[in-house]
Amino acid sequence: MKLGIVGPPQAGKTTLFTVLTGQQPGPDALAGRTVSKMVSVPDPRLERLREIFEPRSFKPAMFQAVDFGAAVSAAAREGEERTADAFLVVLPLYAGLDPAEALEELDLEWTLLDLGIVEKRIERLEKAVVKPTPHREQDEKELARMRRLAAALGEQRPLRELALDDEERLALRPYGFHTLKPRLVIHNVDEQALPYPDTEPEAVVTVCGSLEAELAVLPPEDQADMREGFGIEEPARPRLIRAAYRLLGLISFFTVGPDEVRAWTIPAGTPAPVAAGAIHSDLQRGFIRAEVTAYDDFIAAGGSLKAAKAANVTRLEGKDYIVQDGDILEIRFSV
Ligand SMILES: Nc1nc2c(ncn2[C@@H]2O[C@H](COP(=O)(O)OP(=O)(O)OP(=O)(O)O)[C@@H](O)[C@H]2O)c(=O)[nH]1
Ligand SMILES: [Mg+2]
Repeated sequence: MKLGIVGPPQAGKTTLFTVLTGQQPGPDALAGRTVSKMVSVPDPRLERLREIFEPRSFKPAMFQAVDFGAAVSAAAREGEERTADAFLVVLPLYAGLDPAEALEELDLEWTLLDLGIVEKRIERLEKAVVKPTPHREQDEKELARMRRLAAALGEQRPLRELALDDEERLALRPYGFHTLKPRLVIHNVDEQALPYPDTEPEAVVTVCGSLEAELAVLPPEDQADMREGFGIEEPARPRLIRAAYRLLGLISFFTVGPDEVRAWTIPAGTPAPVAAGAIHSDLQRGFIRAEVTAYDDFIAAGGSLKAAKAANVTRLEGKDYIVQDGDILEIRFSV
């Protein structure tokens, strides 16, 4: 998963990147170049499994955070932005910015960007469909779809508002349309705005960027003290990542053992064989059954797979089973 940090100039994007990575900006970031880093997904359940199994290898789920450089050309930046799975849109509320207005402006900019791509594609397809090529029928279908997108974008409607089926989404994926990407809005606020609100609108996370960045680079024990002083209950990173997972409809399952304890990220609604395929394609191809223990049941049974089996909380599930968040999986397969 690749999360791209976007927003107006001087919104606190690089500051948010520090919040996510826990590292001060390096020379590249300071020079306004694009920087990206793999960030682990904090999950207390996985930490507990690590304590229990004391594995040789421990692998939390990871995502890539990207801070697009201010000094990079607009075209290069847009190209890079297209490769993101979702955007974190940083809005500097501390600078008095109206979030609704800023989002509208961003949508306008992005609909124009996407429209440019769609129009170019339409031009090509219009030339292609008059020729008797073997892919003519397919081109005609795509042309109709692209015209539908152009109509929406021409009315300044972002593509995320269109009803698209899975097949269409898949076909549109390579274009990396800005207005089709899910976005999590970050309200970057001043210290005066603390404590954080108890409830937030859907897909909004409030963060005091400068303070959270200061906290994020401290050793964990100092972080806790300082957070308490400011009335910040939880670090911003897990809050942000949880919100991003929710926005993207992602869940985690675990594999455990003395060799490795590991978290895997999959879309909610994934059937067991496809989830097994995230581990290795052989496991999907040769999938027989999944041995499933829900994390909570595992802990309640005493924190061992043997105990979970004895307590009858380990289930044997077939290929139609939909993997749930927190499932501990062991895949039976044969290839
Ligand atoms: N008061 C206040 N200032 C902030 C906050 N977050 C960032 N800033 C300040 O805003 C300025 C810009 O922060 P950056 O994180 O570099 O912003 P940016 O969006 O990366 O800027 P560009 O990459 O140049 O577009 C810095 O001087 C930060 O100290 C905040 O939460 N509150
Ligand atoms: Mg920056």
